[in-house]
Amino acid sequence: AGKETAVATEFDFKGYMLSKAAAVNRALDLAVPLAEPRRIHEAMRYSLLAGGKRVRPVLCIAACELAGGHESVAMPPALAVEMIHTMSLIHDDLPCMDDDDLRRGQPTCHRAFGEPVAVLAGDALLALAFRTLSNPQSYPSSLTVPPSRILNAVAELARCVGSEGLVAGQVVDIESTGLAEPVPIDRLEYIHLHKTAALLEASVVIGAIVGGGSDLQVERLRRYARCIGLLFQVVDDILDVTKSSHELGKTAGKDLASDKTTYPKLMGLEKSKEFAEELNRDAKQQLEDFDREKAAPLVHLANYIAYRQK
Ligand code: GRG
Repeated sequence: AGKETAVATEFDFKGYMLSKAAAVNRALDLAVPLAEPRRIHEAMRYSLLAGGKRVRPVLCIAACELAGGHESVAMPPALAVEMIHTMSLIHDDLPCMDDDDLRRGQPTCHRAFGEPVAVLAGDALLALAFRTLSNPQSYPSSLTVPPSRILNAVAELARCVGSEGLVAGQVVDIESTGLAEPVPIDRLEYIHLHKTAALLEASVVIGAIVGGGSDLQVERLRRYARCIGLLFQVVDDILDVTKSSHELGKTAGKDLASDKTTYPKLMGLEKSKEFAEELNRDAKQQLEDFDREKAAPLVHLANYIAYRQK
């Protein structure tokens, strides 16, 4: 037990996140040069390089390394998931969707570049994601990745973002907005599992696939990712309530007053917190058969998602 505690406390999670995110940022910068036509590449770079926590690419790299792969092998899938995440944010912010003015601390893509260019920047990032993931030249020439692994990863990513994944979550979310009745809990879970968890799942799974994980390892990691995906949203809902009630100095926060259905609204704040604890526990249980030291980044990533303050 002494050794376990030592491993858990010795792991420098902040340093790990910062160094992996910095490597991802450098690679993203190189992956989208300011080519002609200039305006579209400016828009793609504007949204892609605007910051963001880079949770998905770091998960991808951590899963690849846990499965036995090298960071450089994880970079193409890691870039691909961040490109897809960014394009989904660009499209989500459009006037025909959420109509948002700010994203990642700056004007949204359509506010800065106009709607047509923002739509196209999203489309181009989606295409570039699959190009980056599938192009053998994206991978280090010294480390061969079998083409069958890349093909599996492409299929996995396509499934997770398409009409049975991210897009499904978004469309059901749109259909559930503005209704008189609160959204039932199974529908709320469906939205989160597709809109948020699907891409986190793809990030972890394709990292593990290119890293050479066994089928059993990939499935364990898939379950881990689903748990942290749902956890991400439950914690988001809890923070909405606790932050706004703290800021407003009253018990009923902004979220309880708005018409958005959330976990605290459906099951109360205490039960939501218990649910978050349970998801964090379940996520970490999936990592138990892996080498404890190598699993440390994913253990800490689950805690980071569970205990973040914003
Ligand atoms: C994928 C083809 C295709 C279309 C997109 C618009 C759309 C369909 C889906 C919406 C997806 C969406 C906006 C999900 C919310 C995801 C989420 C939890 C965002 C916040 O993620 P963070 O906190 O953000 O990781 P940063 O900025 O840190 O990266």
